[in-house]
Amino acid sequence: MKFSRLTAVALSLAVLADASYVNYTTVTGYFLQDEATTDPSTFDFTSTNFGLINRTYPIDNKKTKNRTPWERFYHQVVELNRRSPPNVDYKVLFLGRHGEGWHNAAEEYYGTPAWNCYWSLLDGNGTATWCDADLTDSGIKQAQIAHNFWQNQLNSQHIHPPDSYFVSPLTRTLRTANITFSGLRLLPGSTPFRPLIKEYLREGISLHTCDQRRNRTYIHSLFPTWPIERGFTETDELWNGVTAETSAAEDFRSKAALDSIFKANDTGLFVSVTSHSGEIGSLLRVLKHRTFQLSTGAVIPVLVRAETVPETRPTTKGSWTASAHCTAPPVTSVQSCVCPSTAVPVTTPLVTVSL
Ligand SMILES: *[C@@H]1O[C@H](CO)[C@@H](O)[C@H](O)[C@H]1NC(C)=O
Ligand SMILES: *[C@@H]1O[C@H](CO)[C@@H](O)[C@H](O)[C@H]1NC(C)=O
Ligand SMILES: *[C@@H]1O[C@H](CO)[C@@H](O)[C@H](O)[C@H]1NC(C)=O
Ligand SMILES: *[C@@H]1O[C@H](CO)[C@@H](O)[C@H](O)[C@H]1NC(C)=O
Ligand SMILES: *[C@@H]1O[C@H](CO)[C@@H](O)[C@H](O)[C@H]1NC(C)=O
Ligand SMILES: CC(=O)N[C@H]1CO[C@H](CO)[C@@H](O)[C@@H]1O
Repeated sequence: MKFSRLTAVALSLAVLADASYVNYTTVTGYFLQDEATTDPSTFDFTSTNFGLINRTYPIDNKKTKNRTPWERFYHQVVELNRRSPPNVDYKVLFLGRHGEGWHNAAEEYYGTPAWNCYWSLLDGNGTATWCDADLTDSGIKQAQIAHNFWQNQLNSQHIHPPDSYFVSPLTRTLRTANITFSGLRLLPGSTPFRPLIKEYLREGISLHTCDQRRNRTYIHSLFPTWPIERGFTETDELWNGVTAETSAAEDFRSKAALDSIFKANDTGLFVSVTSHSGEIGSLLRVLKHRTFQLSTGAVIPVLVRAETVPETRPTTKGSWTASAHCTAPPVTSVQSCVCPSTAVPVTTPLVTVSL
């Protein structure tokens, strides 16, 4: 059963790849985050209108002079689409990272080397649980800041609210999206917040238990009114606690996620995606955006040009790899991790958690 379904998926992917290929590029000149002079480590999206550059556009005229920068920018994106050939689409993606989760707190507490070589493979430490981590109190506050900021932009800048919403299936992103977008006061006619839960927007899959997702039944019970994409499996069939996705493998499925968003007819011009640090990094690579590391709870807008070209592209999915880990708490981890005995590649997960 399983084999034939997977074969069918592989075949349809191959057919799509033969027919067309979507080439994504980031259109620069609109957002501060695209400028080489903007330092991601100190950038604050809440004090800069999401980073929108307050500039003029060729289509500006006397009538639009008094409109806000976001109103004029929206008009510009409409114009870009109106003037582009049928195989070219422009959308603005708002890529939001979840607020701080318990796994983020634990990485800080243990230090990154020890976290990566041992603690991340456990489901928690008795006080904190980080397997499919939930938000910490500061993570909840960060999501509330994003909520208040969206409301403020809607009220004072008349920003066009998202026409569609997508979210990763991990608990921390589901909760972040809920806090950020529930209860926003939108103009009549705006798309109500009902995000589509998509497997391929999840975090890069490593051996860390925080990359494992819960079952579909649980996710549905948490947010019963939110749609879950077709084909979403009951249990997590990707995480195994032994092998990790390489960047190439992650970029492959990030592109598949973008392709499905761009190929759908009803996603609109402004698209909200709530995801993770590593996965947003991968989406930005596929979009040919410069590297831009987001802090927990941060949001980055990207003006994307998607050109569908009738070409065959290699469909190498990229490999997954195993790596060496301690099987007991490390002795030290100041510079790097030192295991109490020789580190060996993990061949079975250190803990088995039934999510
Ligand atoms: C994608 O588009 C960019 C910008 O138009 C172009 O420079 C690049 O060669 C294209 N890449 C592919 C693979 O088509
Ligand atoms: C944008 O620039 C215009 C023209 O310089 C100015 O009048 C307006 O106040 C600016 N808006 C914001 C939000 O900074
Ligand atoms: C578990 O980790 C948390 C950080 O997430 C830390 O605050 C707590 O003290 C740790 N508990 C133990 C028993 O080490
Ligand atoms: C999108 O709309 C076009 C034209 O109306 C239609 O041919 C196509 O099947 C639609 N695609 C999806 C994914 O709904
Ligand atoms: C789904 O997950 C929930 C909570 O994590 C668990 O209690 C339940 O047994 C799981 N159901 C199945 C069918 O595995
Ligand atoms: C569907 C759902 O559970 N929505 C919740 C999202 O968060 C708000 C508070 O911000 C709750 O009131 C909703 O019930």
